[in-house]
Amino acid sequence: MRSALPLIVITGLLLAAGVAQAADPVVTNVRTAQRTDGSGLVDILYDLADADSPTLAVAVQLSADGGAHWNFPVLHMTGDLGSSVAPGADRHIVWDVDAIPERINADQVMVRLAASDRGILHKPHAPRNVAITDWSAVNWSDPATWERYARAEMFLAMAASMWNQQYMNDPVIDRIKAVNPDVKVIGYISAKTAQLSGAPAGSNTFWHEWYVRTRPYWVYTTTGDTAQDWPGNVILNILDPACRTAMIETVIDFQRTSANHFDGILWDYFNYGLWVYDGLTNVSGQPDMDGDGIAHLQDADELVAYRNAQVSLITALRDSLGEGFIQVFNGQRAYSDPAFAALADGLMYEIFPTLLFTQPNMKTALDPAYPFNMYAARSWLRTANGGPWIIMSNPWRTQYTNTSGGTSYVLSGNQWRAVAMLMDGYASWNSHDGSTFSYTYGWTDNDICVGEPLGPPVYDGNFIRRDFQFGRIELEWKTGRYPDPFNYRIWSLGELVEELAVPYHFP
Ligand SMILES: [Ca+2]
Ligand SMILES: [Ca+2]
Repeated sequence: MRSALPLIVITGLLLAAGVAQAADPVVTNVRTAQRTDGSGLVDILYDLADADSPTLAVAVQLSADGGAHWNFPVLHMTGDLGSSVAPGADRHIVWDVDAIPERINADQVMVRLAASDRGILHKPHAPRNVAITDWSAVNWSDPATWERYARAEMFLAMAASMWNQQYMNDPVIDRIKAVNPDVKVIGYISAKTAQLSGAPAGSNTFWHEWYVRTRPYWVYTTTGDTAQDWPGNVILNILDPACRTAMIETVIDFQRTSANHFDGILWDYFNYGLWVYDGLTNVSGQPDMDGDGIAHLQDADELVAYRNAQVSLITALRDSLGEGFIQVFNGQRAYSDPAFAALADGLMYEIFPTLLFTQPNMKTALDPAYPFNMYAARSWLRTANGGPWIIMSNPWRTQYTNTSGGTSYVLSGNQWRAVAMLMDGYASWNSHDGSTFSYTYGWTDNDICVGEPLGPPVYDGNFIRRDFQFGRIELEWKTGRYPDPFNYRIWSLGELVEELAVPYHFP
């Protein structure tokens, strides 16, 4: 067994940005040897130093291809790894290779260690199918936050959060990318509304500027009221080219003048027509974008103009910020309109899989015979910027009575990861804090490595199976409906590493 150069989480680059000085963790002298006493145990020894941190979070990463990919499963390791390892010489991890069902040639495996003094475990995951959706007001001054958000492949952030005055000169995205240069950071932008909360001077810098610049283009209702689609969100008249210009120019100005340069934006959202929340109580009448007295959803030419305006918005942004600027779409139009989806680098499926897909919704989403299934949708998208990205997210909370009689919560991200493993999408976890539309950071309780897929999924009656370099997934349809559509099992090197069969789950 060879020892690769140890990986040390990059904190030095963060210091250059003016953060208070602190000592970085340092891993040195990594040694590995398989015992010759017949036990097959592999000893991994290393020295761990950090002048100002009493404990460190240490994760092991393995490579079976000479260091090209660090995606080999980490199973049956004990000792000095995990969230609380004290610095010192000769830290010791024991790898019980013979406990793994599949035979492993430990001589072919390289090891490296990731140490964090901010409590973040940089465990590997493969395939690379992890996203973060967080539209809350995150504290971007906390270095632990940078490391935490850097673990994903794609991060859907609230643009207004990083484009607020507080972070205008603070390169938060660069700090995240200092930990993981490959993460794509995408900013949330409204495709059709302004927030009333942005009206006062001194409110969020981006939302205030957006409010001021789009104020001439408010939509009114058939009864002359201010049109809103959500409490506090005024609908903007994107049929007016000047409105679209105001929106695009605001994005461009912040992208260029702020220290935070996004890889792209998430348009929230594009439907065939305006959707208005039916819980709105303080707005009378129906939106009327063209002001002809006919309500939006009953006005055929207004609906056509609205759809054309969406395309104009997208192409104008691309003309300004270039082909390389990623555009991800939320909303049902792109889920079911291939020509429109072809304008997108990615799709975000919000409240997955409850929108668009007919019941049984989850089974429909993965049904190759359904014209708008997720494999098909993925094939419509642009690939020039490293995509396509299909992101599945859902903040709703699912609980059930488990086999012990207690209450368990389903980690929907773990469910969506099972889907992502089949159709090469991206699963997004959520904190599931219980608030209905709160898109907040969540993470898996079980990092999984099975490597890259070896072929397409295989459908066999009630089962779908897909094989990977180091494992497989097996999905078995149950109701086919969210929130309990299927059972699944994930195997890594012949070992069952995750199973959900409500009311049973493992681990
Ligand atoms: Ca430290
Ligand atoms: Ca009208």
